[in-house]
Amino acid sequence: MKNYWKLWEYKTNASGRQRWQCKLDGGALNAAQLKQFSEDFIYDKKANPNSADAVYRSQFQTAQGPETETLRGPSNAKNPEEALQKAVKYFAQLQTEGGHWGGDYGGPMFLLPGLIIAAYVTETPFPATHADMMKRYMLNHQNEDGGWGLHIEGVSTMFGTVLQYVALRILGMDTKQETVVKALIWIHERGGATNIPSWGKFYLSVLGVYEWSGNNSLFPEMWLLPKWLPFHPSKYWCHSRMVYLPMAYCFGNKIKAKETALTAELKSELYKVPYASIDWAKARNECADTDLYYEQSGLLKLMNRLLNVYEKAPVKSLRKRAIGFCLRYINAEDVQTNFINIGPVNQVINSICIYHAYGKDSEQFKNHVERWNDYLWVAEDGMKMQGYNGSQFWDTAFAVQALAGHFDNGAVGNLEMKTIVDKALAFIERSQVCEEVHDSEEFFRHASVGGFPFSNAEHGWPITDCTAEGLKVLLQNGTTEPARLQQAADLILSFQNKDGGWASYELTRGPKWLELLNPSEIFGNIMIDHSYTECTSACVQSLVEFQKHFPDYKKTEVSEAIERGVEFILAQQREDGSWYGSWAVCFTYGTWFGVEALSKLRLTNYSREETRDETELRIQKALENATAFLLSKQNKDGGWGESFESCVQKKYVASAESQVVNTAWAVLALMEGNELGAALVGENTNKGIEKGIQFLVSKQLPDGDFPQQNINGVFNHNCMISYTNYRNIFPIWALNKYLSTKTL
Ligand code: LAN
Repeated sequence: MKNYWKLWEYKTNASGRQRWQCKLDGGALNAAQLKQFSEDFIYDKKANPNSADAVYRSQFQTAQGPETETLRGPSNAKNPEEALQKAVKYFAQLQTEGGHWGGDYGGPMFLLPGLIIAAYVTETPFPATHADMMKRYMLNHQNEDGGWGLHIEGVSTMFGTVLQYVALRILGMDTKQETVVKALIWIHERGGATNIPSWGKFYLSVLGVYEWSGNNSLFPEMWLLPKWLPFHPSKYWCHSRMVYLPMAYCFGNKIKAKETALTAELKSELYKVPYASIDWAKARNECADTDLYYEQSGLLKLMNRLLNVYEKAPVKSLRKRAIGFCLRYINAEDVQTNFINIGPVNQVINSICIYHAYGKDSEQFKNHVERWNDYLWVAEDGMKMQGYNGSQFWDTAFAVQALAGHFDNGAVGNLEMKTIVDKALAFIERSQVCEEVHDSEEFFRHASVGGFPFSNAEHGWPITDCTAEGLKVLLQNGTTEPARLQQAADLILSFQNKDGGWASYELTRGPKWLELLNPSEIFGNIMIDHSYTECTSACVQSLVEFQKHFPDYKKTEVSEAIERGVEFILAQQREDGSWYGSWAVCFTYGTWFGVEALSKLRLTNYSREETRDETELRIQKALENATAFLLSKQNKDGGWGESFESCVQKKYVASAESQVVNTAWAVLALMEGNELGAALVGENTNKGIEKGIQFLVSKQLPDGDFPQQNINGVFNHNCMISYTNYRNIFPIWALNKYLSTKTL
């Protein structure tokens, strides 16, 4: 642990709110100390761009004093039993008082610059210590070619590079510094900043260094269209809906920062030709090859052309009404989420809108600024902006399942294992949404009561699979009031799509062809909420479990929901026996979910008598194929390893080295598949499992931790996101399951 890490203090509370406070704010260090403070966060990304959350973890490990040394133990575990003991003891130390596990949820590189731009536009600078750590983070993640990627492992893109460049300039770096020079060369060699994708054009416009006429229309009037139209924005995936909403407000008001010396300089630095001579109409559709993931469709181009014509003389009264609606909607989202907002992108853009509408001294704006901190995280690579206000609930729900059963009576430090699990369960219970949000109907919200969020209750947007994981955990532990479990089950039922699957936050509301209107260039599948294997699997598993506890509750409805869900999962399986994972890397994750749902199914619950045999056979076959797929991808060292390119390219791409997390998912899936029936318990499967477990044991560090390897999470196929606790949770889960099946 470096000395100055201690200046950052992780703060949390019972609701799981997380913030980092610098003990220095208000105090002072001399110049030499300040330099050291900053240098203690120099991080070499060459070996691995994924930091290991060492700052957070060091606070928890030291908090336990001398105890820690004995827990760490001097050497590696000799067998799976020992490995599991060590792994659990290590991980249990990282739990917060409130019962959740905190962890670094960084990864995307476009979030922090967005916040820095918003702080500049709203004239709300960060304290010097924050600014210094943010700068450090961006410098740490610069690629060797001078650019930055869409995420920490990605190759350089125009989006990443221009945004970090601008953010570093805002934070005070000048154009003579080597880093800045290299970045600017990168940008100029690829045609200059007009080639930035549309979201980048938006941020630059708000900053006042790119013309609003260089954007395709963000058409606020779309909110006034009749609601029954298939392309009414209420039918978009909630994340797109909530991002394009404040974007439309900014566009309608042509918001931009005050002109300053810096913005004038940026205008002359970022482009290859003088600013005044840029062809803005042409620039609207320019996008660097490095960035292009989803090309504009013919339909989108046509729509843009029409809307850009309208934009020459928008109807004033309509525009006013549309902007008014956007603002009311933003206010409602602020109240519904306690100003956290659904995600990091709309939080920041809403801040700009609220500043524009109500001013810097307004309560609303201050509330927004307060929440900026909830998205920031300090690790050994500096201060980053996270993809959410944390993954508290999600990690904790998985952690409880990983720890299940095996450890009821063990002790960790001064705590009994039972106390640790009980604290986690209490956090999970506290996270359930108990009230509907205000104005839910006017602002297109699905019901919330009974649901569970990804981060915490204050955030409050329920998610299908988070609700399912919450329900599973509370059912297994058996102390929650039945009414609350039934509410969760009801909500899950209400989330099921016509195709039998479950999407992420809501029902699929629009037709598939709406994806043709995806204007982002950098993300896939953002327009509507699609049914996903993982979400469907979690929901099916939870309903199966629910039905065991409440066999008579909405019996037919629950059975049919399970049945349709299973059909959806079967239909998603690929020829080679795998499932694509949409929310983590990648086929090992998807396949684990596919297999879990199919094998959790107790056939007595499932399927009408007359089709039971046939369905049973199909499930059996699907599990066999999945097993064969997984075994075919096992590496010589016993592990599995996938690169994030699997998600991007939608085909299995192996990583250079086996990964503990992929290995744990694969082993879990193999064990799960094995449980179903003798037909599957082949020699090879058992050997595969043994070797996978040995791999996990061999990779464990002496203190019980596992190495932080590649990035694990993903969204919209193309952007990766870190789940730091996965390196502990999933090996624990796999070892635990392995040992408990062995002792049966
Ligand atoms: C998340 C995080 C959680 C994740 C799971 C619950 C793991 C998943 O099973 C369902 C999808 C969900 C809820 C999910 C969706 C996309 C999110 C919200 C994120 C990956 C966190 C950040 C990301 C969000 C879209 C980032 C902002 C970018 C935009 C394109 C708006």
